[in-house]
Amino acid sequence: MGKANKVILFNPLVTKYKARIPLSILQVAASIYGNYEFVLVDGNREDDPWSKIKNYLNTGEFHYFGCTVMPGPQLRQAIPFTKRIKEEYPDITIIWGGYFASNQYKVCMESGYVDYIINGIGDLAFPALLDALENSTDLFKINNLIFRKNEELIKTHKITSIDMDSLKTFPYQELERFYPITSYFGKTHLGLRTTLYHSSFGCPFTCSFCGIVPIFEARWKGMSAERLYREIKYLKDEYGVDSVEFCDNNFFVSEKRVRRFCELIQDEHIKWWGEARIDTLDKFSDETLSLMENAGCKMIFLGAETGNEETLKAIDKGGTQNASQMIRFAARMKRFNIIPEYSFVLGFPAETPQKVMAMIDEDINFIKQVKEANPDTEIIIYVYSPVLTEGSDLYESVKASGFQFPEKLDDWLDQEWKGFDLRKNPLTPWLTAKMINKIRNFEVVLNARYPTAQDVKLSKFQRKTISLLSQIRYKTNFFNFPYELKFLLRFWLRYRQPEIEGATML
Ligand code: B12
Ligand code: SF4
Repeated sequence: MGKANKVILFNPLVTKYKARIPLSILQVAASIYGNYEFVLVDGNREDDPWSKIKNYLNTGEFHYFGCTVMPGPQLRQAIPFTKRIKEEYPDITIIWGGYFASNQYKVCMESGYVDYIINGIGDLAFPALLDALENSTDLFKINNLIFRKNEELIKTHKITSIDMDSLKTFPYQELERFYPITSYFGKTHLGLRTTLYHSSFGCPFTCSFCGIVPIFEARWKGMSAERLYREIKYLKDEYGVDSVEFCDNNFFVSEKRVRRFCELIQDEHIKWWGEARIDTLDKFSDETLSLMENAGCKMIFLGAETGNEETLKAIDKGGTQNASQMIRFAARMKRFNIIPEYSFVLGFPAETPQKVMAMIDEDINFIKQVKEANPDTEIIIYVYSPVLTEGSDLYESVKASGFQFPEKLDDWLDQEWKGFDLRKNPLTPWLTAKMINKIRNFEVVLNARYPTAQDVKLSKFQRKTISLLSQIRYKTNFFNFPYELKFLLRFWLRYRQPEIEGATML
């Protein structure tokens, strides 16, 4: 090659705990594999990723810095590193991709230190952008690109689905050049070597609180069951992977694909987890659910959101999801030895503070009914953090409340915005401290009463003791000041919350 056109692909730090395989930069790397030389830098794996990046840049061989950015912790390296590159190495072209970059593109582009954004799917756009920049050809023809032309912000046509079977397989051997690949396959409640895998893009629904809707606009497309099976089999044969977390937004959209995948994988003794909708899965036949059980499906993450029918409508949950179905489905899952993991979003806006509080109380009672129907149901509680889908009713009420996203990219680093993306500290004007405390305290009592099955390090004794200690509080709805439980959860159980750490890894 000879030219100084190598690419740095950077995955900023997300979590200090077990690092997941950096799928986003690996898939982007696959798209240029063989055409451009690249290095991978994983912020989760480096004590000092800035020095690593700087050393690469100092060689003079690199011309492109590609960075994946999801909201939340990744910003804490993505923003300052990118800024420094722009200041110290102004000739380097900076390209951001990922959910934050796509959803908050204006603030990113206005920062002055991001040159290009890949808007959504990057598999075709990224190589096309590099080719265009190398050959000085037209950028307007490239789909899924955001750039500046004479101070004007240009957003090109966006494709919202792609034939995943046509994509190159991941260059795992390239990742191995930088980090031992098996170190990404951690121990979880699913197995000893669990990996993440992403087998489809998008989702056919348009829930107005969901960050993937503006990007995929209700499209969903998955790789074929046959290709998916081959990919997982490869990971098993090559690296001894025994379990998989399918991190697709909605793995179970097609019953046909799920059935075929189950038939293919069932003799491989792989345990797996994925994300679904309750109404979609409730339509699956008993035969499919038992096929899933036999094929190693252990747990399914399901967006329950709320038991309040009015709110389900207001958030455009769509489909046929309703409160009684959620309870019935939790009970139905008992027959299949698959744990339903219900995720709730509390603290949606309402006309008056009394109504907001009443909705929170209603949801707390609803969660208790779900637990009664199937005590094994795992409960995840988020506090509503707006993702603005223009045109939705929710968008209008959020705007009317006075809520505003940061106006400058740097502001996302402020302490107050830190908890926002973790959906722990939403900064939404309609939620009072009393309401947030109620949600948090209920969560503490609930976690104590029913410790998560995902925390494999908890002993039976620990689970039983904390559950007994919280029994009266749980039964009598007395959630105030649960200091004794907080203390034990934190220092004795060293409890982990899947919603903060993001997934099921230890
Ligand atoms: C895996 C994952 C994680 C991992 C970390 C991943 C990592 N990078 O190390 C973990 C589990 C730690 C995690 C954490 C969080 N996550 Co997360 N995560 C995901 C998940 C499930 C998959 C991402 C992925 O790997 N996809 C596969 C790759 C191939 O797809 P991709 O990232 O979209 O990449 C393509 C394009 O976007 C583009 N692209 C992406 N990056 C780049 C970079 C360049 C240079 C280019 C050119 C192109 C490009 O090209 C790629 C190929 O087409 C997504 C949902 C999803 N299904 O995508 C949520 C998601 C991104 N996470 C989300 C959030 C909010 C979080 C959290 C911040 C909060 C939370 N409560 O979950 C936490 C942080 C917690 C903490 N304490 O750190 C949201 C973002 C929503 C939004 N508003 O934008 C998502 C969309 C989930 C959701 N539906 O709400 N997450
Ligand atoms: S069903 Fe789930 S992934 Fe799909 S739009 Fe709604 S919240 Fe997002």
